[in-house]
Amino acid sequence: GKNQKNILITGGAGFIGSHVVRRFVQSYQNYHIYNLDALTYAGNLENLKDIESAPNYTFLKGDITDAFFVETLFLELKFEGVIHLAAESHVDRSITDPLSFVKTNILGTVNLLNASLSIYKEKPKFLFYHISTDEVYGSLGIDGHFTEDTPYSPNSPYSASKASSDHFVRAYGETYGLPFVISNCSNNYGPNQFPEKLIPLFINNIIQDKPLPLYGDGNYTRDWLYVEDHAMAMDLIFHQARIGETYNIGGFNEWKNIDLARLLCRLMDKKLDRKAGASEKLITFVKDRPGHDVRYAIDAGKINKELGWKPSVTFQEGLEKTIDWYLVNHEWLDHVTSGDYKEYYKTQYQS
Ligand code: NAD
Ligand code: TDX
Repeated sequence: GKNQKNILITGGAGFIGSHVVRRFVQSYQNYHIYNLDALTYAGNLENLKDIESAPNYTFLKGDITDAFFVETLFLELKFEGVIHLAAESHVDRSITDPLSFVKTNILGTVNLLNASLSIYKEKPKFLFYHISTDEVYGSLGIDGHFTEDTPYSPNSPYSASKASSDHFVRAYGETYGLPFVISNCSNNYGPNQFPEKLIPLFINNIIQDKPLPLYGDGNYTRDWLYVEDHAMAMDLIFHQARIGETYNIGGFNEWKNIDLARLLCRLMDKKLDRKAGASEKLITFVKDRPGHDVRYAIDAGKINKELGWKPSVTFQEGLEKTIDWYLVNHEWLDHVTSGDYKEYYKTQYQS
């Protein structure tokens, strides 16, 4: 419509992006949401079935590594804001194919920044909101938390590519005056997550009575946040954050992988009416991930103080919602685990 602002969300057919697109389409009738996604293996329009015909929503299939396409799109639609999530997102895939991470995460981001430069001066409230990860800070020992001032020290090709993209965003702010904000979030979980990531992989394997591959000794620690709480934080940041700032987002919810695996097994035994302890027998220690970061933990004090954000669901609630979603949406799981997934699984876990 005429009075609507055009907002671009990239990577909206993926896991986190789908929750953000839904939230913005449903909450902001004054926005027209354009979802730009290349539909890689990780992009899935089934994630957005319920809103696909909303009048303030348009899906655009396209690749952010295509500079001409991106530039043309920005000149045509004159976005007032960009929320950039499109990325290659899986650490293990970055170890076998780093270059596709360089292309999408670095080159793709710079293409979006260049296209933003062509239009932002016509839009007094233009904002480039870049979605990033806590992995850019590297690895913690047993103590301490990442703050917004922690020096970058990425250890995987994935986190190196995300760190680079963060630096480009900040550099475009300093050099060209592009209004931007960045957030760095801990591990997300919830509905629509591709079953290459730990939680949905283990849920799917428990359903199928297959081994649960735990890397190394399983004593690696991650901080977990329910995806809708991340989307809520992003909504606050997009509308209220101070320009040029970085915000860390985390769940105040650290778990060792082995303890998380056991918790998942207990919850799944109940949901599937299996004998207590049945799923835990599936836990299998396998070869470690190279360069495996020992521990991530986020100090989310800044977003809490400045924007009043805190997680709304407990881990137990979030996990139950997640498990229920995968059990109900077994067709979604069937679709994404057929075809290429089988090849990926073989290469990753059976060689
Ligand atoms: P995902 O892999 O589920 O989704 C990525 C989406 O980007 C897919 O829909 C894919 O089709 C699309 N895409 C990939 N390459 C593209 C390209 N060249 N052009 C256009 N679209 C392309 O990822 P996710 O887990 O939802 O992560 C989204 C963002 O959040 C990423 O930037 C990631 O770095 C960041 N992040 C993720 C987590 C997490 O725990 N998953 C945590 C913190 C930050
Ligand atoms: O099969 C597995 N076995 C295992 O032990 C897999 C897939 C993972 N793991 C371990 C590795 C990590 O310590 O579980 C932990 C979580 O692994 P992932 O789900 O692959 O996530 P992680 O590597 O921590 O990165 C995630 O969080 C930050 C997302 O994939 C990133 O996109 C995000 O930026």
